[in-house]
Amino acid sequence: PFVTNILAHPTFQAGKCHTKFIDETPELFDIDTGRDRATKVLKYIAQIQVDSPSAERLQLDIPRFPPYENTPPKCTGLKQLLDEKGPEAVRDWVLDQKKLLITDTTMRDAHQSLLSTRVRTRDMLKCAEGTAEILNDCFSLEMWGGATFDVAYRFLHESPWERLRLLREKIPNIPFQMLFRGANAVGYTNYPDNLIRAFVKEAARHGIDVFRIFDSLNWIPGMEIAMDEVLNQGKLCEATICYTGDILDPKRDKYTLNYYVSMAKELEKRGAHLLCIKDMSGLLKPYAAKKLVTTLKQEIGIPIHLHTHDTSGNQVAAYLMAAEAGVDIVDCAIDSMSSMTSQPSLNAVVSALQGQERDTGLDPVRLQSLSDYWADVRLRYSKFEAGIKNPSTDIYRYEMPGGQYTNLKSQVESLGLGHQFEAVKEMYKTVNEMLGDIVKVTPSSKMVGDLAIFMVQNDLTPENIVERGEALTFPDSVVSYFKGMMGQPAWGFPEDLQRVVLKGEEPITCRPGELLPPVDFEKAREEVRKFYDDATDHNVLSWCLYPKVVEDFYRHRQEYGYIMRMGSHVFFNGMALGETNKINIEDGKTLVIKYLGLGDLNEDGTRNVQFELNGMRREVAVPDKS
Ligand code: 3PY
Ligand code: ZN
Repeated sequence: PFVTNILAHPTFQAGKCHTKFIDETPELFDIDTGRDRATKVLKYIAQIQVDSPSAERLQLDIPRFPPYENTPPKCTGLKQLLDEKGPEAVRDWVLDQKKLLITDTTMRDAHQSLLSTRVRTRDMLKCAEGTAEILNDCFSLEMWGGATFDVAYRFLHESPWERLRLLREKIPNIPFQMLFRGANAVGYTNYPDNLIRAFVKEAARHGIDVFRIFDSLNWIPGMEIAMDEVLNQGKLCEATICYTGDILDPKRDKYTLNYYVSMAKELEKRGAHLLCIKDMSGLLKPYAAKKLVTTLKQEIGIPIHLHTHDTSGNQVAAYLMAAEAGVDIVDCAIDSMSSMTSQPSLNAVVSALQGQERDTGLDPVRLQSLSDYWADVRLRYSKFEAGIKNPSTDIYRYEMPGGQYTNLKSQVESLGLGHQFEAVKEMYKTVNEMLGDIVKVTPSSKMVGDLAIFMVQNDLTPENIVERGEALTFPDSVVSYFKGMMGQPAWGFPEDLQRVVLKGEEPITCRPGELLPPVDFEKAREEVRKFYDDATDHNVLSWCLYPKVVEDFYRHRQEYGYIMRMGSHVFFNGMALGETNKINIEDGKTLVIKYLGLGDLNEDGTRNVQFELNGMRREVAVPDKS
């Protein structure tokens, strides 16, 4: 195979070998032969064909790619200011801008909220050069963190670190932004302090420039380690207040204007370069946005970055009001990936401000080409669409984050409670009141959802839960919340319920990170080596956060190979009878695969699946569980 690898290598074939070619081309020693690799890819497709023989196979035209002029892209963006002059220079630059700055969330929150976080790296890379050029003047691209980290491994069988590296190669000019859940990092549970620090450091090293850090209960101690480490790394520390309730409603006396102002002041005091107002559920009504931003602009000196979800349909208006009030940056998604539970439309905000004082400077015509691209790509993800067809002001009653609103429906359906979705939503509201009105965002929002489902399943009400709860085991997330492992809610825990949930266990009142033993990274590396050779720092960190998910990811790769470059319609839906596809498995190596149909069932429970591979007939056998 070694000689074959040399002969087949594109550099060799192009006659461009130099004396160090063999030393510097490690894949030549890859004993996994071309035939093996092709078989793995065929097995992956065959398994989809066998698992869902009657699924609709999408036959789609290639997407309309956004045109661009410069290859490589010009490096004249805000990223260069950050790298050359540091985060304070960026902060001051932002404050000096008259234009409304934009963060594009298409590659993170938009698909997390609309398509169950399923957008693959391949589809991001295909528009990356165009994005680099068309969005050169925006503040940042939110493209990492939140749920994208574990979903990449779990469902897309790809590494989030590779996504970051590949996007950075093609987009050198725009700051990259991630969502960081304070002491929960990119997970759903508190992690030891040294793991939080190591993760921030590695993410910074891999190219994250702006860290949006929040705590799911607005509990500042939960944010402090991550904030401190971002400051150590010389990156932009964007500390967050999560918005809940309604500052315009005098009857809601917990989450008042004063509550938000004092939190913002404290975050500024702790060194934040930027303040984020994170309206994860889209509750910040237009006039509330004006009031909140106007006041914060008077009370703090750092730039204000507003995030929302357009579930109600009111949020372009909220941005315009906030722009009038002096907000510095707003989060939008490209038109065809925007609105409803996603961010407001970038194209709409740009058009609305054209020729006005806060004109964004972005070009609506070029933005349309990005929107066309994402409209075509979105078709590949149709099976992840939540089917929400219209805005819903119901959200003001339920106060549910955008991503959760779409996910809860499938969570409820998967438990066989589909007909009870309305009851679960109503219970979500009831649980919030029962807990004393808390901030609801990952992971606290998941806990409220889990408890709501649990109460519907067990016919519980706020009136009978304390009495009947004695005999019940509550969901893990609920136990963890009442133990204090998600931090401390501003107005404490309902004590009766806490006692019933904890069943004698003592809750904590300090930071969980103070109690959790530090991770021994060398020991973790040894564990990773048991199933994967490449135990480099970022892979070890991923394993520390998600041991089972990461191990499964490597095992999948061993079985099916590197399938990241497979077209998304094939990756998710397999192939139609007679369909031919080109699948690129590495630079310069493309397989031409035609699907010929299902064959016989074998005695060992496998089924043959027939293909043509590069013009030759090939059959592979995969387990048939039907
Ligand atoms: C996340 O934590 O993933 C969120 O998007 C919260 O809004
Ligand atoms: Zn969001």
